[in-house]
Amino acid sequence: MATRRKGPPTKLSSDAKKELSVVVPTYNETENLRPLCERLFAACKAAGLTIELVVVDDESEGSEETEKIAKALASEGYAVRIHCRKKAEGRGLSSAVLLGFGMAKYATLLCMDADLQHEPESVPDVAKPVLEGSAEFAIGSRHVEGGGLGFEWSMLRRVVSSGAKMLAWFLAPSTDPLSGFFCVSKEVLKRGEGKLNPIGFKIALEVMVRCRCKPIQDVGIQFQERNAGESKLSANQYKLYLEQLFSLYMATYGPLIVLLVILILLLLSANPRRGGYMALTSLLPTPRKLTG
Ligand SMILES: Nc1nc2c(ncn2[C@@H]2O[C@H](COP(=O)(O)OP(=O)(O)OP(=O)(O)O)[C@@H](O)[C@H]2O)c(=O)[nH]1
Ligand SMILES: [Mg+2]
Repeated sequence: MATRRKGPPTKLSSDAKKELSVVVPTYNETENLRPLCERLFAACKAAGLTIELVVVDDESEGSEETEKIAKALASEGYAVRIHCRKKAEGRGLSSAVLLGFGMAKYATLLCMDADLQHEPESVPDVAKPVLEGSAEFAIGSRHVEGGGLGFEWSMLRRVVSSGAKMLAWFLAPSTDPLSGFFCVSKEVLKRGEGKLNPIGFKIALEVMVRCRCKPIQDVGIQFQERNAGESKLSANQYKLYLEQLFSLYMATYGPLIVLLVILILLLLSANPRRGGYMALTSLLPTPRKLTG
């Protein structure tokens, strides 16, 4: 069993906001919802936070059961709401998160996974910089002090994760920009209205870039093994990630990228002795010989 966050509850400064909407996307997470809710409310109570849990579930074989569990939790006194989205209304992790943000009643929003890979005990830590106003965006990171992996990840998964992280290098100043554990205020999120493109799994990166969040604060978290159920990460998610990266780079550096390409072409063509002219002309279509 993985180790949990240790230490005393997070202390918030007296002028920090103390209310938080926690949004959790779910897809077949029946076994995880109850433990997530119980641990989340206990941890936030210990930190003096008033929270609500907003679950956005996409239609799956587990949806009926998930709804029953959420309603049972609400009847036990937990501030839990669930929106069960039908396939026709749309689907996907990122759009579910944005839908949940839209349903939230408090001014500060936090997003986390349902599978307990993100420890509910770390929620007050991740929310703290935004609640206290010292950052516009806070993100759970495995790569800063206090952060790490609570289990053995396969070499392939480590390599893919590092590669994916490096590709986002020039977009956001975070050590773990693909993390799904983050906090932002409604006010900052509003800057992205009409611009956020909810494709794929990487909604934190999308928000950081399109809402021009500054400063961004990394908060050490232990990333744990999935508690129960199965991962929904598929090869298609990597393809969507590349599409998302392209769009974000164009939005951030668009004119600069075009200028750079023109500059390189000009440099190549201006220096024919080094083969630049040849290189340039070889890119052009060969003229066809006229016959007849
Ligand atoms: N609403 C909704 N939630 C989703 C969808 N896909 C995944 N999720 C949820 O998003 C969270 C993260 O999904 P995971 O499958 O754990 O993906 P991951 O954590 O990036 O990958 P692993 O490390 O392999 O677990 C979980 O709470 C899922 O239930 C979806 O299409 N719709
Ligand atoms: Mg997961």
